[in-house]
Amino acid sequence: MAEVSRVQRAPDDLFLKIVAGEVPATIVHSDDLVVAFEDVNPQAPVHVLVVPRERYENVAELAAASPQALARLVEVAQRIADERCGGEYRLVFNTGTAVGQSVFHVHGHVLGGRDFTWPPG
Ligand code: IU
Repeated sequence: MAEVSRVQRAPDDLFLKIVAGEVPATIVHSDDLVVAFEDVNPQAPVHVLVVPRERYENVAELAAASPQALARLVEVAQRIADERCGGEYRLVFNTGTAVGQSVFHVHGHVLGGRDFTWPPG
């Protein structure tokens, strides 16, 4: 099924390959815990993904295993938003295919630079 083949599950973890530099991406931040890069299919003028270097499937797993990495991820998201869209942004963690998660290496979507609607679609 197309939906299943779209989903990136371990060991086919594309974001680990981006973190390792094996797959090209426009990296905007890199440190000992997280890496941030431009989303290839941006949904807003600002659309950056912030990912931990280690693979965890979702944000709850990351919080349980490495609260330091989650805190850093949020700090980096805020910094990117401060620099690019006046500190007003949406930080999204899709968790599960039903709500649109397609890559099972936790990533925060930093979205900004336009008006958003609520509730989300
Ligand atoms: P999602 O929350 O798992 O659906 O988000 C995955 C995001 O990863 C989505 O916005 C894609 O555009 C993005 N992405 C990417 O930036 N580079 C890639 O090679 C792939 C997906 I595959």
